[in-house]
Amino acid sequence: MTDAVEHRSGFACFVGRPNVGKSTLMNALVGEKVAIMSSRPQTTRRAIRGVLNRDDSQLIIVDTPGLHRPRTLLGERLNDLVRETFAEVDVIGFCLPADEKIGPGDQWIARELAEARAPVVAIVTKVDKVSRDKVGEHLLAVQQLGEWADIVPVSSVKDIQVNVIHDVLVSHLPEGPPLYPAGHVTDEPEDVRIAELIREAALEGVRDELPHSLAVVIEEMVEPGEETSQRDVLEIRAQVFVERDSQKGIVIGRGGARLKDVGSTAREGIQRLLGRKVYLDLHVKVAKDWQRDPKQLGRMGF
Ligand SMILES: Nc1nc2c(ncn2[C@@H]2O[C@H](COP(=O)(O)OP(=O)(O)OP(=O)(O)O)[C@@H](O)[C@H]2O)c(=O)[nH]1
Ligand SMILES: [Mg+2]
Repeated sequence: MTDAVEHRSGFACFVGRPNVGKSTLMNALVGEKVAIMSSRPQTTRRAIRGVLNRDDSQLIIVDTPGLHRPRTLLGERLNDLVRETFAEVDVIGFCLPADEKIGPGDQWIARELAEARAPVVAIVTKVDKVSRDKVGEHLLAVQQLGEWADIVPVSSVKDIQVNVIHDVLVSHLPEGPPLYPAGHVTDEPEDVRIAELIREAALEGVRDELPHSLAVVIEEMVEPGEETSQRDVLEIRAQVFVERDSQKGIVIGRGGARLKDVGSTAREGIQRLLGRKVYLDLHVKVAKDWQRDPKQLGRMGF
């Protein structure tokens, strides 16, 4: 009896430069939005776990922040978090987008990964954005970049080969029983998921260094009761932090228009997550240079 494997379980993580589609792939695999996504780099700031349950396996995916040359203390801490994560997993998925040439950032990550204990699967993301020929060329270039256990092209948005990624990652897991109860999709706390949905809404449409300067902290969640006028509506108060006064104005917008849009987009996402009505109260505050300040970073959970 050679292939009588009953059940496999273990951890995979996705690494790659910022904005290559790691979180989108994780959400496509999990089938639920567990990580926020945006067209801005450095969207993910935490190691987020998504759990994929199947009869033959339980695959736990850890989505990590994009690896990049750090410019701030936050940047350094994010890179450390990624390295700690890839030292602990059973298999690593290295994401490289099909629509961008392999560059120094990818080569730097490939060198880091050469030291990893776990097998590395090279994942060519966003194949829907380029022609078949280009995908072929890119696969060859990726092959020459390092030693990979497998190379798999994928499109999370068009659902091309997402199930193949699932199979390939599972094939690298050790045999073992499930590690999380069935039905469990993430171990992110609810308030963190809510804060992330607000940050996701605030990220779209802002430019330059502002995406990096945004942070969201949930102050309070008040159940409907005597003191609230709204029935059955959960009231959520959150602070949106920026680093400078000038950024505050941008986030709020003319006459508060932008903040209002951010609030209604975030509210929709939160209502979908919680399955109930919420009232969202956002306050924009300045926390001077928080990305470089150890004390403030601690307060924001980094
Ligand atoms: N066309 C296309 N776009 C994609 C695909 N996957 C991701 N994207 C887009 O690429 C952008 C970045 O996606 P994310 O999943 O947030 O990227 P990330 O690697 O998690 O980024 P960081 O968390 O900042 O490191 C978003 O605008 C996505 O919609 C894909 O398969 N096809
Ligand atoms: Mg991400």
